Amino acid sequence: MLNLVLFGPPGAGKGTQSQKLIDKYGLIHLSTGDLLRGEISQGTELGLEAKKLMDQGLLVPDAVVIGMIENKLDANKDAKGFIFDGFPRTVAQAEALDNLLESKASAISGMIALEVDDDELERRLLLRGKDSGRPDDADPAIIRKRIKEYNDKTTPVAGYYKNQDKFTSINGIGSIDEIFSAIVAVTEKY
Ligand code: B4P
Repeated sequence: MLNLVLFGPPGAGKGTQSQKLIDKYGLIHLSTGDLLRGEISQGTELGLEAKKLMDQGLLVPDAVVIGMIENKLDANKDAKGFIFDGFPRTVAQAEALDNLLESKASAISGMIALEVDDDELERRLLLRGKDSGRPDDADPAIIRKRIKEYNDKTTPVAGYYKNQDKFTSINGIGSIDEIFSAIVAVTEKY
């Protein structure tokens, strides 16, 4: 089974590259951001609680996203593998993911991290915010808050996978196809 974690700060290109990986390898896409936005658009209680945090650029509690991922893994028992996009975002989420996969006799194959500087992240997210309708992409102060959350809570997740020898970093600046080629070169090793 091929299980990839696509890692990087908000706006690094995780969602964009996930879509291309799904097309090439036939994997199931698990984006916690998309799952949360789905809950919001359905107006569920979980979605309403998540929206308050997401609109401020804050992370949603670990238990909420871990529960969503567990449900999706259970619903896709015959999958060839998964792309985890925007998850895990904390070390507690990474540990929970290892436990969930172990209980299914599987494991993470590797993490691929997209490196992009803060100015470029802000530029990309503001550009997307012009027509995405995402409140968290519209305001530079919220974008900076998301980047701070990433630096404070999410960067330690890279160390978690480095300790397992499963970490590779890639330059996330360049054309979408150039970056995809670099990701494929790493993925082929798994
Ligand atoms: P996400 O939906 O994961 O949002 P994101 O980090 O902005 O990444 P996304 O995948 O959407 O953007 P991409 O980089 O592809 O999370 C949103 C919120 O949900 C979080 O802030 C948090 O509140 C909550 N959340 C989600 N998961 C959570 C978890 N596990 N735990 C707790 N809370 C969680 O692309 C950005 C833009 O760049 C696009 O417009 C794209 O077209 C453009 N782009 C991509 N590649 C490019 C390139 N090479 N050159 C130029 N532009 C490029």
